[in-house]
Amino acid sequence: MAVLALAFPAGARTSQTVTVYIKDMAFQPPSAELKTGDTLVFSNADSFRHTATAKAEFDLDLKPGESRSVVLKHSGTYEVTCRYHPTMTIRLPVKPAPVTAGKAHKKS
Ligand SMILES: [Cu+2]
Repeated sequence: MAVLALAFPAGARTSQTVTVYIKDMAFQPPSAELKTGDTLVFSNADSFRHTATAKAEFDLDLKPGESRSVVLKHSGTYEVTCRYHPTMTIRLPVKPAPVTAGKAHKKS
């Protein structure tokens, strides 16, 4: 299947990398709004092993000091928890990324 490399229109938003730190037995809120296509990094800044687990989306096992990332494929609210410490939870809303390609022949 051929994938066309389309030029992005000026002002198109590009995907970003957003980090959620795990510290003091809690997920710290991310510093930026999340949208599909973004890379979400979980960084364990705690001295315990944790997971960042969102049902059907990802399950990252993080030793102390370790970071792992996922690319957000679906919009919606991700309920993230730690499998070792079920009281650790964070809700992460993920918005759909603006459509920038796919209407390549649209005249404006
Ligand atoms: Cu934990």
